[in-house]
Amino acid sequence: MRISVVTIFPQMFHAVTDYGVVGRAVENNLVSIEPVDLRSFGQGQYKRLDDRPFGGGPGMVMLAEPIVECIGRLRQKTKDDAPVIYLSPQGKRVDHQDISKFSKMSEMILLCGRYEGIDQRALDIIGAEELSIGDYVISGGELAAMVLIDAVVRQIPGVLGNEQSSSQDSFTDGLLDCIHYTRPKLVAGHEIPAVLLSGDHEAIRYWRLKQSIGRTWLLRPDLLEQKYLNKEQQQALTDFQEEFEKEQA
Ligand code: 4FD
Repeated sequence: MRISVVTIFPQMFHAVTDYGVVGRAVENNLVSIEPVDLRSFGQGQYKRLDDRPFGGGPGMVMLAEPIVECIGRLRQKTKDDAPVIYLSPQGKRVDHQDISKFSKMSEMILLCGRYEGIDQRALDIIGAEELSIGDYVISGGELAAMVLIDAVVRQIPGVLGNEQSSSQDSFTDGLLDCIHYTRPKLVAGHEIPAVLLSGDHEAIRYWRLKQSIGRTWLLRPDLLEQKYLNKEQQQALTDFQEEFEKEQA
């Protein structure tokens, strides 16, 4: 997969290309991440990229023409028309399913806005898909783009080891992940659930399922409402709820 990123801060993307899971995927040529410096499409001696909003008001708006030109140039290089994704607080919120869809594409172009955003005509002309990583504002689209890149790349087959495949991640199954413990067995008087030391793999599997469903019920009931539970999952939820009621009493 090739991910092109249109940005005024190309150096920021070292944060994903040079570290961790995504860094290794880049090294292994499972993905290429190519920041494109929007500044080089800027206007005049000062390579200007923004101007005051028509109608007045605070802040600056990114010029349409440099962005249209830059995206046009990128699209010449790619045969299949890659989607242009514009990260903005006004976008549709991205979820696991969107990420899964993107991870199967051969190409995507991410567009990072700054200031108050981009002249709407640029977005219309290039046919940008406006997406959001969550209901809050950050100072530029770059960090949002990096969140998206990380989420997409870890879902590309071969990026994670077979052992810790992304198919085990939270949300893949529409549920939160189970809780985890490691050594030592005692931390400030807090023990670990006895079942994890039992060696009974079936009991451990069921306990994890129960935690996963139970914690989703407690913390994210909205996820459960959208989900069909099979017989075992239904039973695990009932078991969790019974134990929870007892603890509350
Ligand atoms: N929630 C997000 C994306 C970008 C951003 C920006 C218009 C502001 C939050 C376009 C206004 C981009 C998000 C930069 N903040 N800030 O995905």
